[in-house]
Amino acid sequence: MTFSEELRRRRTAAVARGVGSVLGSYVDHAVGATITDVDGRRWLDFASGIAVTNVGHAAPAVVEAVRAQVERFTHTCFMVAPYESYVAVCEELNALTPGGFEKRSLLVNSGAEAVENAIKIARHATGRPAVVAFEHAYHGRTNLTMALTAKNMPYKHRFGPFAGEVHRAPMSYPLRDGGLSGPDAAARVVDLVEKQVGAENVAALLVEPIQGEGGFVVPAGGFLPALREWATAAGVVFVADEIQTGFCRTGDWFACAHEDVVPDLVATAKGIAGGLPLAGVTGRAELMDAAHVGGLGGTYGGNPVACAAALASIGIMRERELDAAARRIWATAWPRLHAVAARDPRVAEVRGRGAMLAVELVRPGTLTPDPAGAAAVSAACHAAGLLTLTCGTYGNVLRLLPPLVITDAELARGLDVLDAAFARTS
Ligand code: PLZ
Repeated sequence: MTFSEELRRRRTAAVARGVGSVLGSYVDHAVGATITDVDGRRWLDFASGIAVTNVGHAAPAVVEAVRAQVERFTHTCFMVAPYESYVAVCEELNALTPGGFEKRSLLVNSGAEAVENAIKIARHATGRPAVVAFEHAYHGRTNLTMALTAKNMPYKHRFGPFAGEVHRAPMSYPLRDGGLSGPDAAARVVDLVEKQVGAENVAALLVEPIQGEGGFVVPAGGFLPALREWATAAGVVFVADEIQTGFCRTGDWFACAHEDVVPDLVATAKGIAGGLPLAGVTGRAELMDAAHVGGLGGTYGGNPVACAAALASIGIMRERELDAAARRIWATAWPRLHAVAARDPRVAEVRGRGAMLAVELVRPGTLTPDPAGAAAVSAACHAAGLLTLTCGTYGNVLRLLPPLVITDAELARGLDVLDAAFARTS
């Protein structure tokens, strides 16, 4: 029996069944873009721990910053005895997120917690109750963020009742909405909100600029700017969930920048700290400062080890220009994925930006989702040493999230494996 097989047995007896894993093997160590399991098998990592290790596994500067911080102190609680690195991460977030206005930030532990806090802040600042979220949205697994998340299985099923005052609006999804223009898709949202909710009741409009778990859905051009414009006019707080798209992933520091959309609040997590748990809410000072002293916080929010990792990760992104690296990954992968699409009738669309790329699979000649096809391609990749993920409301989207430090040779090898996996399963 391999060590991984033994661990699978121990896991079944010890770990709650509700937590799933993509890979059946257990990790021993990971460096750069490569994961090695306890039996010595290796995978090229096109998942990055779901868009987290943008700077690569065990980036030396992150390892060193974490080591040094652990030796100084690991926890005092910022609400009890504050420290510089928390302030420094907030300064970085205020400088890096879109918008030249005065900003403030808050640090928490997870993406879901960041979204929860963004909504708390928007409600407090506006005195309004309602939140508008989108079809295919994913925002987390806590009670409020389950309510904000669109998909029932596996995220919500039998986990309710859910938080109230969440209203679902149609997303711009060019492949599946008949190619509605961005402004027309936004008009559809505005009409629904004004008729069914009332703009004056809406605290926040919450949107992933490119949807993550929902299928790497890139809205039509003009959708986000039109919603931004409406939110401004209606006094609605525009909240961008940049948790999966942030920190150079899409070829810019934040995905909103592609259309020069400036959110009022931005939720960040994942890529911010190179694998340590950290998340943030950043935005207009007058909104962020609305809540009373003591109204925001948490025991571990902005933990000093996570903050040290974040400062090191941001330093790497800046020095190595990982936004440009993500655009280079796109330039290499895009024609390769289109070559697969030209050959394989299951491919309905290749989409994404930077190093956030996806292939949506359907039954040939239709728009009927083909989740079995996506699962088969992904499994073939795993068997050949490439770690890929699927996503999408229908589970029919293969997604690529390589570390942004991946080498040209590694990227080429991964794309070869992917190409062969499509060929083998068609
Ligand atoms: N918002 C846009 O992508 C996390 C979750 C995977 P947490 N996505 C991966 C799973 O099945 O749990 C995510 C996201 C967007 C919010 C979140 C939530 O971030 O750090 O997982 O809470």
